[in-house]
Amino acid sequence: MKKNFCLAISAIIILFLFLSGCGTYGQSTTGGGAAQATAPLTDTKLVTVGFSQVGAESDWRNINTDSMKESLSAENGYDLIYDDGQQKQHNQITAIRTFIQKEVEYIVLAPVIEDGWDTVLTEAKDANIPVILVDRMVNVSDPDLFTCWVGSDFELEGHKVCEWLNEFCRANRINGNEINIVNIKGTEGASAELGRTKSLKSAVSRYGWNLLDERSGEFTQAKGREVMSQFLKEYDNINVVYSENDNEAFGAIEAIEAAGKHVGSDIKHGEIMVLAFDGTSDQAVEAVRLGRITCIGECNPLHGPRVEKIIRNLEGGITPDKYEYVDEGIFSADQSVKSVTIGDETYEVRLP
Ligand code: GYE
Repeated sequence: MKKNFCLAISAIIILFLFLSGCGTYGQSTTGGGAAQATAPLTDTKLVTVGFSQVGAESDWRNINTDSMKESLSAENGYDLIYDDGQQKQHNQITAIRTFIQKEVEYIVLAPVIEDGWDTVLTEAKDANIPVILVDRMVNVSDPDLFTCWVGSDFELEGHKVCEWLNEFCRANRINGNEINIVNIKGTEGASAELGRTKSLKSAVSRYGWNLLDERSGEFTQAKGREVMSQFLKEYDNINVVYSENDNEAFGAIEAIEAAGKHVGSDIKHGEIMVLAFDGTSDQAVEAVRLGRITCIGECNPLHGPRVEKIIRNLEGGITPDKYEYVDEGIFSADQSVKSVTIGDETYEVRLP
């Protein structure tokens, strides 16, 4: 009895000492989302990760940020330093330099554009900090400047949407040369913009569509609206809008309706068809279901668990794949195209 009592007292003392010793590990230096108090009892130490995010330009981005913060939480064993780059590369470069100074164990970078990363990634490499890229890619001279990348095949997304439009034209007896399309591009030089634009360009020459104009909407709703209202002033024959994300599409729809026109797939009778990418937010799901956006190339933002797994593997000495592409589909409520085939792969067109 006396022995059990002594054991219990010792256990309480050990537990107390352990908790007070671990307390410092949980103190995050920035607002990384969830409060990071005491390290879980099973962990000796949280893994410090600096995450440089592009910004908060779109619904996709906000869902992506939440996913990252949820996965790299204190409960999961991480001390996350989150930095919002506000769509500016120089902010992201500053954030990476701060992470290096803080001696984080991992840097996660969602790069706003592809070019211009060699110098700062060399600094991270010299500091022996692995860099995990998420979402967009970097264009660097030495692939060893980053450990691995996880994200989407943006060119494939573009091919799916363009192929869908081509099949739609066939099914509805519309000639390629009757398609008068404008492209509201994403942030110029971003992988998502480069890939989706490249696919459109090749489809335009393959199918004989008229690409009337293209301008960047910077992946935002406000800019999408501005660009579209300008296009409507300059061209009176637009019947298809290729919008490189959902938010630009929402802005384009506002501009189309403000100009007294209608969105929809009946382009033979004057409707303007809106095509987009992402399909993640409730608003986008509803827009597809109502036919206000006719077709969306899916882009998956839930990279948090993928990045967390990569870090866990690296911690365990397992080398991740250099490139990890996520699976994505295509959404439409229109019944005329059932599936699209790109190379050997067939994608069923479905509701989001
Ligand atoms: O499509 C867009 C966001 O890089 C995949 O960036 C991402 C894109 C996404 O702003 O909505």
